[in-house]
Amino acid sequence: MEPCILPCSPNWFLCSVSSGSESGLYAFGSKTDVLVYDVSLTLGRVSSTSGLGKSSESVAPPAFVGCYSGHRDKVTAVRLHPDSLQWTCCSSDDYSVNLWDIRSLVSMQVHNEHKEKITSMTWSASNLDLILTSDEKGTVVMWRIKSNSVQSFRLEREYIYSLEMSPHSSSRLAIGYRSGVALIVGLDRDNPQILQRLRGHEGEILSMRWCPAEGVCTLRGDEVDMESLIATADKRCIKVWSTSNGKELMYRKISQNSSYRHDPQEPGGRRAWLSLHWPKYQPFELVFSSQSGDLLLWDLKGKPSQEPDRLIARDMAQHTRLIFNIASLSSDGDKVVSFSLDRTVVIWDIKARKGVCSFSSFGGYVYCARASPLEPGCVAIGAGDNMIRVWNQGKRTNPFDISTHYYGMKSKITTVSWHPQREGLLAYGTEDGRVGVYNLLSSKYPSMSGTFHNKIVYVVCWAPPLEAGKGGHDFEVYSVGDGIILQHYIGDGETKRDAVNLVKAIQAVNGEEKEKINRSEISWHSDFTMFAVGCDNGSVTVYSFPRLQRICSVSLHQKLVNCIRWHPQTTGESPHLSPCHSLVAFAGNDSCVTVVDLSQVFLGTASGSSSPLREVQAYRQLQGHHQRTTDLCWSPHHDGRMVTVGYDNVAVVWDVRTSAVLACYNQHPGRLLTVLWSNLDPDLIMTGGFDSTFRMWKVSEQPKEVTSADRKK
Ligand code: M7G
Repeated sequence: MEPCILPCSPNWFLCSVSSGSESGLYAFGSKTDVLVYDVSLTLGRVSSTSGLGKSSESVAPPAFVGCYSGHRDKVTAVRLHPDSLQWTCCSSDDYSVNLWDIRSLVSMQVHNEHKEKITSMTWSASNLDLILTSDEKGTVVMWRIKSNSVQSFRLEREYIYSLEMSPHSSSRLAIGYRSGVALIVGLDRDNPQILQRLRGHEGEILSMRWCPAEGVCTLRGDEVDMESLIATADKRCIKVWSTSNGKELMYRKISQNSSYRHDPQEPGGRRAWLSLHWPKYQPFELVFSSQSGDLLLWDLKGKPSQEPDRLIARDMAQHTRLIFNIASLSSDGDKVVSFSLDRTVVIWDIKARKGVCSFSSFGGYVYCARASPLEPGCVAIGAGDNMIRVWNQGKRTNPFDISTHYYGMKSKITTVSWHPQREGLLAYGTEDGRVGVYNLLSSKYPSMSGTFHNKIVYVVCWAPPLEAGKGGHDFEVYSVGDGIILQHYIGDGETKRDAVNLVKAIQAVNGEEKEKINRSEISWHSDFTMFAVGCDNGSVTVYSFPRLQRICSVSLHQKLVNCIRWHPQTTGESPHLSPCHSLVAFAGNDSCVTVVDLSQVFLGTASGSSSPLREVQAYRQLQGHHQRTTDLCWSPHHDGRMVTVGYDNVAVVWDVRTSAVLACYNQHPGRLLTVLWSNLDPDLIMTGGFDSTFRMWKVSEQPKEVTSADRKK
């Protein structure tokens, strides 16, 4: 696998928030940023000249080019320069329109002419000097870049949804209003003139496309100039008009797809959307999106009753929800990219009628990523957009084989854990205190525990139940939240048994503590003969299982401990027993990371000695993070190698035996919450956090010291 970045999702319910270029660049507004990807390799443009012997089946992931962060508020429209690789223009809810350079990501020109929120943008392909933007009160601003002059006008006092310059003429503009009216406007004079008023839509005009072809054709008996044709869409109906006489030539009603499985919890509610694309290579085939996430082809020369053709993504995630934009990636218009409410982005080859590649984006913090113990290339990711994604990283033909699971998820997924033995069973915990088990192999709703935490569930894990045999499973789910640890009984539909409080069971064996201590972490040894518990006073205690006797304590931290990780028993380097197998690392709100060696404890438990050991001393204390550490992961490939992440936005790779920093990844612009060392490639690590991206990066490509990136935010 190659390094890649799964981005923060494109912004929803905006008609021009993403843009493609003929060279294969794809840019979109995501919260207050604009992200730029290069998909030319994904489309196979370069590999076809270089890789004759190469398997034609492998697909290169879209390459992240950069992120422009020049806006204060949500980005609402993005347009790549129609002709060059250099510039991008974007607008935002901060009322500004920014022209910036893609290579340097630096703003070159700005205007602040709008007094209301900007809704749409169009860059004239026949006069590259001209960029137009519209706003919520009906004002259109024309920006001439070279002279940096602006001219605004308002023809209707009405919210403008869409704005589209004709590709054939720099003096023909279409404006689509919320009322359903579309205006064709002539810009040749000093004052813009309404040339046609296209009436017939009932609701807001969500998408408009001019016919990209020239010449004359016959459509439904009418002989028309193709360059005068425009397609307009509201959420229920698409119409094709001749703008030379304002005549409606054809229309198509959009059927409400009955297979659309509406989740009442779905963000975005029941709002509908529709997006159009008019390909140049085949101007009688209008591409449009359906409510259920299909891309369909309307044969304009066919019979009105003819069913539209459907593009099929095959072997990859396709959309299952509303599609917001279809952006063109080629001069022919045969390659496009679409994004949806379901947060997938799909690249399509319309000519071949198939998907080329699809990838996930995130609509919230990336809280946790864990690899399946049974399928080491399978990674479950829990996120703040109420979804669990499962990424099968072993597939060459599809670098982003990612399935999305959201049925029954009503809250942010803060923690996940794979069943140690049963395929496809994933426990999860949520921000609102729920604990559940998802069977990824079935389409059923998750099974939930009948016992809730009051607040965030920070940890879930599987281990044998406190009372063997009760509940009928070898493994049950444990969870940490509200300072306590619960062991749940989560069955398939059986009567709900209350969860058991592990802390009370521990106290029954070891006596009550004098002061109240909140538990913040639990971590089991891989043979389930012991587990370690972390507390908010910085202490870590190891207990035997099933006797629950305290075997040792570590009091080297002052603040909350939020992750404890046992070194794997075997690694790629030491397939029988790792020389580091008795190391345990832990970290938390103190910025240092502590590693202890429990070999003496292991010897004691093996010989049956029951006298508790005194305090365990540190084997190493690793200083490098400036703020709290939130997660750490041992390398499954090397002995004594570990990666840690924290609120200082960096991931640090350590050789624990020498305390040396081996690498530092500093490209995330936000706090980090999770880290996972790839099981498939010793050089790959994955990280996620507050910036709503999930990144896969190479250890060997990072600086070998702890450095923070030089950035503004
Ligand atoms: P938070 O409770 O959202 O915020 O935790 P706060 O601690 O700043 O008030 C933010 C992150 O800190 C979580 O996503 C965890 O990574 C970590 N964290 C915080 N707490 C209180 C705990 C805890 O009790 N246990 C664990 N394992 N992690 C915690």
